[in-house]
Amino acid sequence: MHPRLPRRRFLQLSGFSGISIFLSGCGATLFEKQIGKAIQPLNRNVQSLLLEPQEPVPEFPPSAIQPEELLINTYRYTPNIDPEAFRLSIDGEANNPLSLSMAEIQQMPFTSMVIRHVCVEGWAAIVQWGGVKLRDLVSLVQPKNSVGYIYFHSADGYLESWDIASALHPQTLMAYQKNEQPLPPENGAPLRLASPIKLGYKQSKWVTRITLVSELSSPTGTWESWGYEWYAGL
Ligand SMILES: Nc1nc2c(c(=O)[nH]1)N[C@H]1C(S)=C(S)[C@@H](COP(=O)(O)O)O[C@H]1N2
Ligand SMILES: [Mo]
Repeated sequence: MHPRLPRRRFLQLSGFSGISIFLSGCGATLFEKQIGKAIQPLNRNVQSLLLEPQEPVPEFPPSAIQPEELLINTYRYTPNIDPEAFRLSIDGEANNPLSLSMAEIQQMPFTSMVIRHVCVEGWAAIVQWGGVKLRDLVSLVQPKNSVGYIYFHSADGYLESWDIASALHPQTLMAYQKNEQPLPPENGAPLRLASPIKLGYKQSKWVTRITLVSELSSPTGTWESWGYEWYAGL
């Protein structure tokens, strides 16, 4: 943002009109805080983010992995998903909505990363995650340039939504591997979000549906409905 742009103009440019309505009940302070954190990414549109990825955050060596520290944090139950029958749908504001099997997803380029998972409840763990970049999945469906947010629906009824810049970050993965092993059911198999740039509650397990939208609408997420912050950046 140019520092001398008047605030009203800035809000139009940044595409923040939707979120300003959404957050109006929370007061200006929270609004300013979220803008402060999100300003660079949210100024960029889908096409520009896809063409020019953001800088990756530093990773850890495999020797730093803490297999015992990753606690299971599940608000309801572990859904019973048959990986053979599983399909991931990607829909919403896209020219080519898709439904993909795990076999199809596993044919896409594989990325592995060793990052720190941070739960807002006061624990953290260094974990290896392997899977596909969310940005590759989003590219496949040909997103419209109006897309500003992504909703993640999970088989246990869990819901989360992300800003598009964080979703298209090169280390935001749909993971099917944890610590070099196939992802266990309790950790979100067959497919979960994993990312070094968001708190644990943004990292939905058992994701079955990804929906691209231009504006956020209520509810924005399971933890958000309990009063936790929406952006939840690390
Ligand atoms: N579908 C779903 N995803 C979820 C949760 C959940 O209850 N359901 N819990 C979240 C929270 S608070 C955290 S910290 C991480 C924990 O991941 P883990 O159980 O694999 O350690 O998953 C997140 N994703
Ligand atoms: Mo968490």
